[in-house]
Amino acid sequence: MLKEDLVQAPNDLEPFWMPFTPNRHFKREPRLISAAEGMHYLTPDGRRILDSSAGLWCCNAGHAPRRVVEAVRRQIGELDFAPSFQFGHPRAFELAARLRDLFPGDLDYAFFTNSGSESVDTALKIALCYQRVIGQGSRTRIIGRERGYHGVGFGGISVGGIGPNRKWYGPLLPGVDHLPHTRVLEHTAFSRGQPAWGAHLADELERLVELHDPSTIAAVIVEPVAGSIGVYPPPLGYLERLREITERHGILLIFDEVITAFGRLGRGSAAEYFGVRPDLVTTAKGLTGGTVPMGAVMVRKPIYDAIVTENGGPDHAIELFHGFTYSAHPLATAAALATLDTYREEGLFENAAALAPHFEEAVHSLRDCPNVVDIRNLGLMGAVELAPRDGAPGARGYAAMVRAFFDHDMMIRITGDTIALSPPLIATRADIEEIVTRLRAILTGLD
Ligand code: PXG
Repeated sequence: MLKEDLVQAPNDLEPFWMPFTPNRHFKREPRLISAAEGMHYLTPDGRRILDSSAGLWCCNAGHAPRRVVEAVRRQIGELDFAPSFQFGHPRAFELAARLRDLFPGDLDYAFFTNSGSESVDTALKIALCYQRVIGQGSRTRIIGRERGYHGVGFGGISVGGIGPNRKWYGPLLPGVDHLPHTRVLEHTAFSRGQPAWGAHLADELERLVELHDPSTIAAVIVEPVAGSIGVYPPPLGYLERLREITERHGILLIFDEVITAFGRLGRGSAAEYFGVRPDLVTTAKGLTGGTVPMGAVMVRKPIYDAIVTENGGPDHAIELFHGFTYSAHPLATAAALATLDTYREEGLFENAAALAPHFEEAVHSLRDCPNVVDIRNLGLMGAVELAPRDGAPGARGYAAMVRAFFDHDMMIRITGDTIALSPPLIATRADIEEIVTRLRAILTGLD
């Protein structure tokens, strides 16, 4: 049962400066949400909204999963806050050990943050610190990728490749370069899963290595599946080639798995799914299923050993000058442990893996809808790209989102004119059918 005691709609929307939102239009025509359960949101006026996007790609266990709600309730009464600087609480260590077991290979150490953006900046700093402690201090350059999204910190927007996220904010981090993006629709449009074309785009890294010299490059950071920009699975062989080139040149490889970790591809991580082993993995979102803000950076043992074990100094010496007040916050650790229990006990990664072929069929069945120029998918990530309206890029996608919410009781995510789908991993085949049926109606009625 969804909650009856709905929060009343506020009558002054003005003071909240909303993130990544056209504030003026929203405040004229607000899309308010006041409760959630399972696959649905509830509006203050009692409409049930089907969630096709797991909130912002994060509610992988669905909304208000019972174990998580109970664990957080218990935790707040037991231990509200404990510092992680110089002290520690047991659940933080328990969670780190659980994550060590979930991530492949020797990604054995977890550094806790509060968001994906913080995870990204943390990973970049660990990469730079590592190169320096192993005597490679000239390696300060970081390579990202065009169209990549790595959050909104200065590190993240510097290595990120989305123009509007960067252009307002000055010179950003120095010493950053970018690989070319993998969006080449004439070769890849309507690919199912990983496109067969495009592995050679990873060879552009060799060009950057030649240009800058390997002795200046600390790390490469990519999303294994580009998410936020509109779901671009890596071309077959692309990630393997990035790994081979980085390894050969002593460059660390960072996978930004803020979206892909915790079941989105039917596995614990994209590293596991693709069988490619990065040196660092950034996570957030699905770690707590979006219930309490939390992120974690998973770090390979040799990196931890170099910085902590081998470079440690006397007993009172801090090894890494980095951390957040809320690193490993007790509420977040309780939420994460209960979320991981939920994934395991309800078999949600397995459900996502089993559902993925049906999801692929379902999203590709939209190919004949008006204005559709590409459809992409992997795991439970999908995108339906629409042609832009003449002279008004983004307007058609925005209209689709508004229409979905008001006329079809469905939440969809958009990026420009691309509709991104990432249903909670609790979805059934019937839920996927329903999402696609509604999307077809939305697209059919859209000018
Ligand atoms: N890296 C990746 C790969 C992300 O997708 C971040 C870092 C930053 O995470 P935080 O927690 O700081 O927001 C993200 C976040 C969307 C959308 O609709 C995507 C994100 C966030 C909000 C909306 O595409 N990705």
